Amino acid sequence: MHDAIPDLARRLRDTSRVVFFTGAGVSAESGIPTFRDAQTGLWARYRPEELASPEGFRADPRTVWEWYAWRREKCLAAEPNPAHLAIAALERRLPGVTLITQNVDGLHQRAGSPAPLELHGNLHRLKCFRCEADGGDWPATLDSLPHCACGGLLRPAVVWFGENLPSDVLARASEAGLQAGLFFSVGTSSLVYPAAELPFSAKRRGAFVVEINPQPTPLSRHADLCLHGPAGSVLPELLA
Ligand code: BJW
Ligand code: ZN
Repeated sequence: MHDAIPDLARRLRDTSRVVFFTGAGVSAESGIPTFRDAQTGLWARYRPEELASPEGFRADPRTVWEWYAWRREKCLAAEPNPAHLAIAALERRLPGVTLITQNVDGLHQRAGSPAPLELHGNLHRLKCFRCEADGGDWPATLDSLPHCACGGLLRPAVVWFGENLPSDVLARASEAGLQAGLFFSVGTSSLVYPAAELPFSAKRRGAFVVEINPQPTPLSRHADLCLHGPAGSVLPELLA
């Protein structure tokens, strides 16, 4: 066990507002690739501007759809790991926990987290590329790409580069961050804005900020405590 865990577990019990803020690293141990790992990350093999931008979708919607269909299959085949399960257990155990995620994979919900604030949307939902209306469920096949009643193409309901985050979700996440006495940043590279701003704002408002990540990030030197290790090993220690 990490030396700092007993103190942190005590702090967790004694703090009324706690935020868990997660990124792709929390799903890595479920076998879902992260974005920026130099070897296994999605962006090592694919170009973000072609697959995760409105310009990329406009230029080649079929390639974007097929990439998300492949990723969706990987998510459906994956299982929540001990990191997701530990967060869900802490949500049940403690009042005043808010879960904010950048992940689009739905694994927090499958682990039992009732209502994570999904800053970057959800891969399992669709919306209209033109009018943003809800697009219902995924089609059975991609033989022809699905359309909205308005005639626009449907797309996965995720947030691409250059797009605004859903304003209601971002507002609730920012508010939770500002109210937090204890803020955990778990498995995120802290590079993508405005999400990456949350732990910094929380810190400025006096939160105790804990980073859980095997690698250092731009947040590390601002955090009050860095637990270097995989989330699936570190987070369950908090339950003991
Ligand atoms: C483990 C582990 C284990 C491994 N346990 N840990 C300010 C400054 C500079 C740029 C900008 C800025 N403000 C806005 C921008 C532009 C841009 C941006 O931030 N760019 C930067 C990359 C430079 N932001 C945007 O465009 C955002 N929109 C916006 O700002 O709108 C306003 C606007 C409008 C018009 C014009 C301009 C601005 C939107 C960002 C949307 C991000 N979308 C994606 C794709 C989502 C859909 C999909 O999944 O396909 O979201 S990109 C990708 O990055 C995804 C993630 O949610 C996001 C964050 O990545 P994350 O989760 O941190 O993953 P990784 O891979 O980076 O890191 C994994 C970490 O886990 C690593 O640290 C590992 O060490 C660790 N790890 N194993 C614990 N077992
Ligand atoms: Zn539409």
